[in-house]
Amino acid sequence: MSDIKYSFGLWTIGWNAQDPFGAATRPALDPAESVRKLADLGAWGFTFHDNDVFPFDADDSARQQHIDSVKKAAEETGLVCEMVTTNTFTHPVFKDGAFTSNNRQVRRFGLRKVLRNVDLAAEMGASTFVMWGGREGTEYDNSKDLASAHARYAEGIDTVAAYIKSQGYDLKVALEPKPNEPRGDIFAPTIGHAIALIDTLDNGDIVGLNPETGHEQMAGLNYTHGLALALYCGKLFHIDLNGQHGPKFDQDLVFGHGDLLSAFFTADLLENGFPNGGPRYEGPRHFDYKPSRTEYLDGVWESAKANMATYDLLAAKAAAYRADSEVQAAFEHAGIFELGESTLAEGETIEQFLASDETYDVDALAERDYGLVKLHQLALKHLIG
Ligand code: GLT
Ligand code: MN
Ligand code: MN
Ligand code: MN
Repeated sequence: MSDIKYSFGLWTIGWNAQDPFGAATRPALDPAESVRKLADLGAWGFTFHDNDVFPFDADDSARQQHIDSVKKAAEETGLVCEMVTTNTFTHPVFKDGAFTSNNRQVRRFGLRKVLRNVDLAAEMGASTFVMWGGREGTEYDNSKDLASAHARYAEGIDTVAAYIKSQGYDLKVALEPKPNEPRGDIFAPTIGHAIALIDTLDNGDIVGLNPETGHEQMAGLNYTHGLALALYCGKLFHIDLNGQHGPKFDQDLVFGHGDLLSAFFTADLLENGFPNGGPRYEGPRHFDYKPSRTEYLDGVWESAKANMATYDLLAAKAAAYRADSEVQAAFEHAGIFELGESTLAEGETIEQFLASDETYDVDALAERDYGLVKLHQLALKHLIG
């Protein structure tokens, strides 16, 4: 296997395959054992929700025992706890949201739960704190004052970020967008919406994104484009890689097991960056997938391996694609490097630009052949050839 830093959520392999239509098809896994197993498989890191490790109603001593058992496994194996997140979606108290519930007591309870888990994230040495607001949303447009809901969401996120700063923790918050499921409509449904909300925060400098492949694709959006925007805005703090076949329920397939071409270009961006340089994603390649319900325990670990193996394959193919001189010539022909040049010349004022007698042969310009199909075929050749 490559030396790429792979990481897994404990809730991924730990999912016992209970879904809205059927009972669990697998036993629950002991989180500490999962840490050991992931280390055996060659993963670099792991992540978890508070309640992946200890029950919602655990008392302080039980809570600490569960945490210590995971910590011990991490210390023994060297697996890095790189991210921690909070479950504000399972318990019925959160049925109308945690930060955006109409009920203020619920919001105060939710905020307390999240802040306590920020302390845990710091204790575990995590560098990212993910917030997926799965219950922050509505089924009916008249069920909330939608402006107040966004204000309360922003308030909650800002309070978490302010707390991190006040404690001096070396932690960044990463919001995870999702368009729907479990709510009919979830707030901050896409990467773009989340960036706009972050822009309103007082402490937005330490708040960014944890975009998930399938979540953007559920909305019919292009994941790689979303990553590019987040990178451009300096907001790509973490990633959830998985697979999805277009707009339907959240499939959480193995990375590459959904839209393979899209996965190729995701790996290409993550591993090789933009053709003209610019910001790069330096964090772990984190998988948030679900081993299919048809699988038993062997299948759980096979699917974990499949994520890393697929990513390795795509990374190798993307490297060969970029190194191919024919591809570089096609980039040149397509104008990909030319797009890196600013449209106005350096120092050129709008007045100078408007006053210039530059003429454009629009018919000739319209006849330009960009060679994009040929370029894409070259990508396909590298992917499946
Ligand atoms: C939940 C969700 C995932 C999020 C997790 C983080 S929880 O499983 O479906 O996409 O990443 O809270
Ligand atoms: Mn998902
Ligand atoms: Mn999910
Ligand atoms: Mn996710």
